[in-house]
Amino acid sequence: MKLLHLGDLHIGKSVNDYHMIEDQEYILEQILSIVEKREIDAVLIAGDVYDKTIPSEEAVRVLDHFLCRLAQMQRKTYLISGNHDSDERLHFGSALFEARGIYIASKYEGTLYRQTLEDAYGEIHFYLLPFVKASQVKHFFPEEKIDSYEQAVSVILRHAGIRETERNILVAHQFVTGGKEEPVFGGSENMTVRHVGNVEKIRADVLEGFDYVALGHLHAPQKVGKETIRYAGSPLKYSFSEIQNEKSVPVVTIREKGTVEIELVPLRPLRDMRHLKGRMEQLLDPKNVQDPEDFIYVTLTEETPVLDAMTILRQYYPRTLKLDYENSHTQANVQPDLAEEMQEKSFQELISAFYEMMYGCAIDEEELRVALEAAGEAGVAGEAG
Ligand SMILES: [Mn+2]
Repeated sequence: MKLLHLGDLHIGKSVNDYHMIEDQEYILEQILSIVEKREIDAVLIAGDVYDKTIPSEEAVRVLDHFLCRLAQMQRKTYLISGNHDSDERLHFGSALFEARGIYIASKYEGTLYRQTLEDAYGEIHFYLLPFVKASQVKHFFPEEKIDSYEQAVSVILRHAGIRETERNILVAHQFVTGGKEEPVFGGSENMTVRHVGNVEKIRADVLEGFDYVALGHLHAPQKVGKETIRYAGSPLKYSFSEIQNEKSVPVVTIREKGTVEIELVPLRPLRDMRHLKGRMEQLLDPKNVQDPEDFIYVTLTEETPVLDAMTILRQYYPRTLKLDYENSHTQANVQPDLAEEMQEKSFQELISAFYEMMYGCAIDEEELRVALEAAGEAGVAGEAG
């Protein structure tokens, strides 16, 4: 049996106010053609289907089209909710969709959702675990100790009646860590994901018994501890910190119990996301301007700011979304502990330090006089000093 693993679609997402919907439609079409060409039997979607709990109309239209196409192609779809999804809204129609091979688990209600398929090697069980917090699981098992997400997930699995001698697949949306290895963040996960506490972390050992675990939550593709427990990663770069992050989809071939093969099939976006660094004239030299439709982050190296830089850049790269500078001023820029500095220093000391930080040299007498005068008028500093 061949599975295709997806996660963190975030349909409807914008990056720096730019709507990604066209790029998302494009990548989902590409995924459909991979499903067709590689003769995939089932598609696993490991949560964060939508970007928002109330998705936009166009986001709903895009998911609707994707699921309909999979049903038309007679492939099974297993879908769970992530922390970005609304349990109730994603649940809509799920009982009807089952008749067409689309299985959705968006709410944990005391039993782990299971659906079974059959192939030449026998039965294969798909367990769908929607995103759960310890507090959501606790009241189903009053006799168990559940204070962490790890305890919650192990209790759920222990009560799921999993037959370890058969083939079992788990789809989940949680923060799973693999012992010594540090997780790799894509950068577009929200802050609560990246600053996760120990209560939310689940050791990969807990998921040991499965033949394959299809995870969602982290946006950089990666295995966790072992090859068969992995994050597919988001199908597109959703943040400038993901520029180096090559996106792919795992295609998982499962034969008899214990035989699992994984191939990462690369995804080619409609528009890539790139970082350009240099002087304006170098960047805009016709021989350097390539793929102007891409999403661009520009770092200019001029010592003084270029007037209307964004407007100029957008004439060449209309999707320039971010601009900053790297020069002697920014390199000398050390981040002081402002609160502490403010308390201990006079206005004169503060403005002198600020000037030095911005321009890399000491403020002169005349400039200091003007600054103090302005501060006095603004009521920021009563007396000079
Ligand atoms: Mn996500």
